[in-house]
Amino acid sequence: MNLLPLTPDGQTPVRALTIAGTDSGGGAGIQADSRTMALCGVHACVAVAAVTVQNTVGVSGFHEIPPEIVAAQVRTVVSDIGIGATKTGMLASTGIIEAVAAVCQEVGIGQAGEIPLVVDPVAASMHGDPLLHASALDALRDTLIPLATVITPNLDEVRLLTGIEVVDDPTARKAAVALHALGPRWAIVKGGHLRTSAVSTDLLFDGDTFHELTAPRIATGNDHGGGDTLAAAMTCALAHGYSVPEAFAFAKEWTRRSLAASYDLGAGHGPVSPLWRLHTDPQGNEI
Ligand code: PXL
Repeated sequence: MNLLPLTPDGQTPVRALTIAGTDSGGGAGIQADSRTMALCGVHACVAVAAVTVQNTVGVSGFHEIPPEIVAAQVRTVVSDIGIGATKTGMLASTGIIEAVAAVCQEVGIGQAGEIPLVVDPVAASMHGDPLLHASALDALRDTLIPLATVITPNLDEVRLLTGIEVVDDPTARKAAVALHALGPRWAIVKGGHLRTSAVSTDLLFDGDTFHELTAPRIATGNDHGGGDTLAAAMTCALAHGYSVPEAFAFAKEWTRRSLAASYDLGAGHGPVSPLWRLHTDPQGNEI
C-alpha cells in the first residue's frame, strides 16, 4: 500500500474535520480519528458532539454538547482553516444530528457542496452500550445520511437503519441497496463483524455497480475503535482527492494493519493502533 503523501515539515498539510464523541479511554471516537489523521499526515480539526465516560470495559455515561455549540465548532473551523473532507461519528441526539446536517449544508459539506462527507452512523459501543438515543435514528436517516458522500455502518447499524439482518452475500447486497435508497452517494456494508466468515468482505454500492473487497480476517479482541479508524482513514484519502473506491481500499488496508498492531489495555477490549505507521516508509514497508 502506498501511504498518503506526507507534507514537508513547516508546510501546511491537508486538513480534515471529525464531528464526533470523545473516548476517555483513548481508544475510539475523536481520539481514534485524530490519531489516524495525524499518522496519515493530515491535520485533524475536531468538533466535539459528546463526551463519553468510558474505559476498556464499557461506556458508563455521556454528556451531550449543546447542538448550537457543535454547529458553531464546524462553522468556525471551515471558514478559517479550510477542510478537505469531514467525518461524523457519535452524534448522540436528534438535536445534534439536525444541527450538524444544517451546518453541513450551510458551509458546503456533503453531496451538495465541495467537501466530501463520511457518515459513520455510530449507534452503540462494541460493549453494547448506547451512544445514540433510539429516537434519533429517524433524524440520522432523514437529515444527515442524505447529505453523505459515503456511509459506513457496521452490521448492527445496518439492521437499525434498514431492518435487514446481513448474514451472507445476498443479504449484504439487499442491505446495500436499501442503504443507498436513503440518499448517500455511496453505501458501504462492512463485513468485519460477520464472524462466521474466515475473510472480511466489504461491499460498496453507488446505485449502479457493486464493488467487493475481501481480506483475511484478523482475529483479535482488541478491535476497539476499528470502525472509527476505517472511516477516519477514508476521510483522509478523500481529503487528498481519492475516489470513494480508492479511499476505501486505502482505509481497509490501513485498518487491517492497525488491527494487526492492536494491543492489550485494561481489563476489556484494547484499541486498534495506527502507530505501526511510525515504523514504515511512504510505501508502507518496514524500516
Ligand atoms: O467505535 C464507535 C465509537 C465512536 N465514538 C465513541 C465511542 C465509540 C465506541 O465505543 O466511544 C465516542
